[in-house]
Amino acid sequence: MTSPQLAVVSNRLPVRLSKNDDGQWTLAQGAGGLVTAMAPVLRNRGGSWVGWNGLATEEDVSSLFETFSKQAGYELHPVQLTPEQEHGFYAGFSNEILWPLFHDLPTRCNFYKPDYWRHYRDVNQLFAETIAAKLPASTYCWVHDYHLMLVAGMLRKIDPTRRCGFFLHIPFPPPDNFLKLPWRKELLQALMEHELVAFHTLRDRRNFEACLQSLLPKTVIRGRGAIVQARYESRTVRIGAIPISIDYKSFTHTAGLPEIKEAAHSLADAYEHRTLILGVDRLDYTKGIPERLESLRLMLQQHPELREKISFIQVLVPSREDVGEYRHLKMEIEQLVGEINGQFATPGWSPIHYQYRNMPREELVSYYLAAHIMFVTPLRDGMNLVAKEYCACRRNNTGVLILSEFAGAAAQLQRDGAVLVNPFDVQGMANALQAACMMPIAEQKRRMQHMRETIRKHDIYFWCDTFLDTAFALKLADIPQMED
Ligand code: GDG
Repeated sequence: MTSPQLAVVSNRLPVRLSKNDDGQWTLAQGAGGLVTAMAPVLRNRGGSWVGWNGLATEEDVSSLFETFSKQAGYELHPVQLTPEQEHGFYAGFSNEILWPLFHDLPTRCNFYKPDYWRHYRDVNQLFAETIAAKLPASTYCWVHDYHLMLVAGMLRKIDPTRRCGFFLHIPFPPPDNFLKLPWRKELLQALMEHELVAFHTLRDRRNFEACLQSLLPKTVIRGRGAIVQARYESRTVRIGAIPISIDYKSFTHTAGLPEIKEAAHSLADAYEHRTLILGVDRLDYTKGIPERLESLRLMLQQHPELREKISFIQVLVPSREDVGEYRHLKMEIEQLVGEINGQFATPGWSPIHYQYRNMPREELVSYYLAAHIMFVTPLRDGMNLVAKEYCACRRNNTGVLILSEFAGAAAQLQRDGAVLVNPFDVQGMANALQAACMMPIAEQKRRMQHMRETIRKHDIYFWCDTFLDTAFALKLADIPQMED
């Protein structure tokens, strides 16, 4: 079957709008997991991207989007939100309810603002109307993530011939958590309006199936392997586990550039050739940063021989700073960093080097290259691209990845690769860290080679092709296998 035109539909467009010193609006490519994943795909095959412009303003900035579209090689279709919509839909329903619930943290959910659900519905409707007005009916809409779970159903109410697929970038919770959601049935029914619903892992897909069986018990699920088929009322929906990945070649290439290697050497010099342990995370309570710091403290207490031999660099990328909970988390992290440094510092050495900032991609790669150990310990994470990026950059196959068993990436990287840890087990993480510091080079190479091969084979293009092949294949048997 020939592929129709493709539209990516996501909460944010892959651009960041800001005002320069002269008060003029400027547009730049945005950061974050989804942009990292999708921008190269659309650039290569052409298409369009529908999303919020990131700005609650009435000002007309359409010419900037047109210019960007021409340069980017795909069309941008901005959706405009009012400040109330932005608050209720984005900060409210998406990030105070869906985000914690889907990350297995239901006690953090704010279910007490009825307006949130109304705004969530209104904004999803706005997206559906934008798609109906701007894109031809033959366009296949690839909807991304938890912000937009109602769009397909609303779009198909406007035009029942529309075809949509959905990918969830965060975990899908087990029934015990999902059933707490007051709007659980509407959301599940809306997801079944897609032709394909895909998750990062089999665990997420099985959670989804268990919720279907509990809330829509007439659903019949058939098939085996990564993709199965669910029959609900008159619809047949494919349900898949299709793990997202990175642009492996691009990261390996950047890591091989002389200026990046030089920057990595300078970092090693600056840290006096100690064993470098690296953490890179968006500021978020799901990333398990306080627990990680506590495990470092424990390791330094229990292994005094490692003091002055290691440096732990924690890069914290600013995120959702306007939310009180996130500001509080930042203070908690900074207090812990101060305490641990105060506890162990000696003249000329302190264990933690903390940086709160955005890093240009090249600089990030030089940190990946300099780090002997990558410490990735989210309490729950859809995938975690940082773990994969680190491996892609380790061209000489040295380095140890310590990875939370609750990151989606663990499903692919656990076999003879990453050192898996339970991020709630501070002692277990301290043990893993100490073992990683001592790991012989031969073992590092064996594990790293294995992980790099998995990521090389299953890169971002493989993910995209698998999703689209699954969306357009006539039979389940035509879908490529994901297992290595
Ligand atoms: C969501 C899910 C899922 C980070 N700091 C800087 C920077 N980054 C880039 C990394 C990486 C991306 O941002 C972060 O991706 P993650 O996967 O770690 O996490 P989320 O942003 O939470 O993404 C997640 C993902 O969607 C994709 O499906 O894996 O589970 O939560 O690419 O490199 N990039 C630059 N400077 C930084 O300071 N340039």
